[in-house]
Amino acid sequence: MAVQLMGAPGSPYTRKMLALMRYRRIPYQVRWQSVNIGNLDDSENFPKPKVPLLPTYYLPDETGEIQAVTDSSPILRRFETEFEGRSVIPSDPVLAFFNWLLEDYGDEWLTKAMFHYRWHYQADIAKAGSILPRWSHLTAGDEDVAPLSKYISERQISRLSYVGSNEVTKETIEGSFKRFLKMLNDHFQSSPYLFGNRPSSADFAIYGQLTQLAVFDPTSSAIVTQQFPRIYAWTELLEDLSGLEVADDDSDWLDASAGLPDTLLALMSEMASLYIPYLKVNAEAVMSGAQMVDAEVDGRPYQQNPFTYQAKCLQWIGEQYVALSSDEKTRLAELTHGTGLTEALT
Ligand SMILES: N[C@@H](CCC(=O)N[C@@H](CS)C(=O)NCC(=O)O)C(=O)O
Repeated sequence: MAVQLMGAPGSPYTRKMLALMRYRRIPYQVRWQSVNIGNLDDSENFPKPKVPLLPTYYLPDETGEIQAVTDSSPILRRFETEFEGRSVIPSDPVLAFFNWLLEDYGDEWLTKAMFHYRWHYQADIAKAGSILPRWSHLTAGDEDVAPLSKYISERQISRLSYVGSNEVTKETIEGSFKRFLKMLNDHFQSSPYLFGNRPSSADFAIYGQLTQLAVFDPTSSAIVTQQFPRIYAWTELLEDLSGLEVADDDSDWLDASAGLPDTLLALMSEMASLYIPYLKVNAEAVMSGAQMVDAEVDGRPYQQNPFTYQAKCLQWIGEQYVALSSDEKTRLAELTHGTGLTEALT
């Protein structure tokens, strides 16, 4: 039976999962979200998730009863055990850890750039305001769409504070986005995916955000298209890798026995100097019950509302690291020597 889900073209996590399922050749049926104001899910026939997020999957629990579930990363890992072949988790546990980190970065940090560009700049607000409601109300007349555009734009702009886009953080978010594009662009000059000749879950996470940043939103898409056309091209290719043949053994994964490519090391430095420190200051604010994260990130002042979910992200990264054997931790430290990653993790 096909996997059932609900999503939207403008949702980076929906796009992440659709591309993942196409690559993995998992049959699916996606229902595009059709919203009533203030209610994410219009459907009477489907169970409701605890937290309404896109994509919402409808999957059987242990008793076989269909439950609405969200959160792409654990769902993607559930599919690893339920569907055979074409795994997106590198078989080398150390690479699998790097993959976890980069997937998390895509989902949790790159999405700040996505949300920021979309709801900060006039041209982007105008495009999103015009198209987003039409995705869920295709046949509605222009006069009916206008109040929806206003409602969606106002709601999303008011949420900028949750992702941490504001005048204080603008430089950090935009600067780190451009730096990341440069690093990814460098990497793709020697390898089509992050970890060799087959895509990993981190590729799909980053792809999901880039479906918006590189393709949909005009301000960020101009940056990508003009300065990093390779990344634009990559994004369109990732959408459908159903025809990519990968070896049954592990030979298409990057072989890290001779070390990591410099371009991957650069990405690990970025995790060590930007992403993990950000997760730490956020987690400290969550734990101390502070009203605001008010700290330094990437050498600049950083302020946002504390984000409980991302405190858990840090905890999960820590658990993944602790779960590595001591040999693997040693190998990780040797492979990433000079990037600051081990120091950031311990
Ligand atoms: N961690 C979740 C995040 C999903 C998420 O944040 N989805 C957004 C849209 S892309 C959403 O549904 N936001 C709620 C809303 O728009 O009301 C995942 O990986 O799936």
